[in-house]
Amino acid sequence: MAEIKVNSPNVKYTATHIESHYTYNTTDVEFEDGKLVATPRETVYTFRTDRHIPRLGCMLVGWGGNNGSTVMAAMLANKHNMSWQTKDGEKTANYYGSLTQASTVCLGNGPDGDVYVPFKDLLPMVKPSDIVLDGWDISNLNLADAMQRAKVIDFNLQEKLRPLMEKMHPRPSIYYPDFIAANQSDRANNVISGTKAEHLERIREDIRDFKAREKLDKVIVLWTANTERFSDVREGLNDTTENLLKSIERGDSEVSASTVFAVASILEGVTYINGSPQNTFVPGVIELAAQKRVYIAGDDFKSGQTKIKSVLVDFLVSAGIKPTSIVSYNHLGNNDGKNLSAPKQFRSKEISKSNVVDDMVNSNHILYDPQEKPDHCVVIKYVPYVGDSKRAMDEYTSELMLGGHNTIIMHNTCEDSLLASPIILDLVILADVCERITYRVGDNPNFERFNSVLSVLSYLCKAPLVPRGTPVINALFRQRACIENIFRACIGLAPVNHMMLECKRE
Ligand code: NAI
Ligand code: DG6
Repeated sequence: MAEIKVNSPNVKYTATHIESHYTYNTTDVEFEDGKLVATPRETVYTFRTDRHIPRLGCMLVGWGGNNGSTVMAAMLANKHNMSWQTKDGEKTANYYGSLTQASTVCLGNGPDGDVYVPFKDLLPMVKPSDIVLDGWDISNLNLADAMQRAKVIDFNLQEKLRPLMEKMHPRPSIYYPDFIAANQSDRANNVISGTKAEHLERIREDIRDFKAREKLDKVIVLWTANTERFSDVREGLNDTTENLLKSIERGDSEVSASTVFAVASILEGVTYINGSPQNTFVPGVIELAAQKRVYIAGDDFKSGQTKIKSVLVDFLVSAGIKPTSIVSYNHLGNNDGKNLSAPKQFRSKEISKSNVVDDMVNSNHILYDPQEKPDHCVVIKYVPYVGDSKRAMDEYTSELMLGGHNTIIMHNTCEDSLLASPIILDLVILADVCERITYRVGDNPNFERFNSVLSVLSYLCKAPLVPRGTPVINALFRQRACIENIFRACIGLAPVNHMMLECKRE
C-alpha cells in the first residue's frame, strides 16, 4: 500500500513528528425555560504524534496460557511467513481478527469511489511481528509445550513452531492461591517465594532486566493470566496509593497478584493492561497511575459474545425496538473455563459480562423508564471435551409495536484464544500509539497526554475502565469510531460522518 500523506495547511510533517491543527466540534446542551438549548462549540486542538516507531517489548502475565502461547505462535507464524497443511488444504499465517492488522478505514473519495487503507497505515505503528515478547507464568512449561497443552494451533503448524518456541520459558510468577480457583494449584510449579514487598521488587527487576537485555525503547505489561476473584476495596487497604503501598509492605493478604503486577509496572513507568475481569485497578492503583503519568487500561478482553451483544443491542435500541431479555450461555473446556467453574471467579466474569448494554439502554428514554433495564442472565459452564472451542448461545427477546415480540437466537462456536490473541496485539500496538500522541488545547502552550486511564482502548474491553466522571461506552461502533476519528484527527482529517452529500446532489 502507498504511504498516506495529508495535503493540508493544517498538517505539518517534521522529521520527528506529525502535527495537526484540528477543530473539534461538539454540542453543549442546556435546559432553559422549559427548552433544551443546543449550542454548537468549536475547540481547536493541536495534535502531535511521535513518528519514531519504538523497539517495543511486551510482557504477558500468563504467557504459558492459551492466549499467551497462541499470541506467541501467531507472531512467529507471521514473522516467518509460515504455511501448513490442514484437512482443508494449505493455510498461511495472517492476523485475522486484529483491528489494526486486518481491518481497513475509508481515507476519502478517489476518482473511482471510496479509498480504503489498512487501519495500521493511519499513523506510524509497531508491526506485531516486531514486538519482543516475554512474560511470567506460574506454570513452568516451555512455550512449545504450553502451545501443545492449549490445543489451539493446528498440529502441522505446531510442528513448525516447536523449534522456535521450546527454548522460551516463562519467568516465575507470584501465586496467591486465594485469588484464583483451587483447581489451578496443580499448575503452580513456577512461583516466586518471599514477601509481597519482595514480589513487587522482583517483578520490577524482571521488567528492567527484559528492557535492558533486549535493548528495548519501551515495555508494556498485559495481564492474560487467570481471572481472579474481586478484591475488597476498603479504607486503609487500597483506597489510596499510600495505603496500597503500605498494604503491600506489610503483606496484606487482600492485595491480589494482578494488583502487585499493576503497581510494579506503574512504578517502572510501564503501561499496564488488564485483559481479565477482576478489579485489579483499585483506587490506589488508579491514583498511582495518575501520579506517575502512566497509562492503565482494561478490563477484560471483548472477544466474541460481548462484541456481538454490543452490536446487536445497539442495533435494536437504535432501531426503536426494545430488548427486554438477554440470556447468554457459554460452555468451554479450556483452563479458563476450569478456573471460571469456581463461584468467585465466575462472579468476576459475570459482573464484567453483565453491564455491557447499559449505555445503549440509557440512551433511549422512549423505550426505557429511568431505572428500567432488560433482564440479563449470564451462564458459563465448564465442559472439558470442547477444549478451547467455546460455544456461546444467546437469546434476545424484544418488544415490537402493539405488543409483538421478536426473539433472536444465536449459536457461535469458535476457538476462544484465536479471538483473544489479535485483541492482545491490538491493545499493545494501540497503547504504544497513544503513548506517542500529545495534544494542546487552544492557545495553551503545553502539550498534554491523555488521561492515565486510557479509555481510547474501550473497543477491545468488555468492561471499559474510564476516567472518573466520564461515560462508559460499550456500543462497539462508537468505540471503533472513537479510535479511528482520534487517529484521523492526528493527521488533520475530519471524522467520518457517512453523509456522502456529494453523492446526493442532482
Ligand atoms: P489460561 O488459563 O489458558 O491461561 C492463563 C495462564 O495464567 C495460565 O497458564 C496460568 O498458569 C497463568 N497464571 C495464573 N495465575 C498467574 C499469575 N499470578 N502469574 C502468572 N501467570 C499466572 O486462560 P486463557 O484462555 O489464556 O485466558 C486468560 C485470561 O483472559 C482469563 O482471565 C480469561 O478470562 C481472559 N479472557 C479470555 C478471553 C478469550 O477469548 N480467550 C476473552 C476475555 C478474557
Ligand atoms: C467464558 O465466557 C469464558 C470467558 O473467558 C470468555 O471466553 C471471554 O470472557 C470472552 O467473552 P466474550 O463475551 O467477549 O465472548
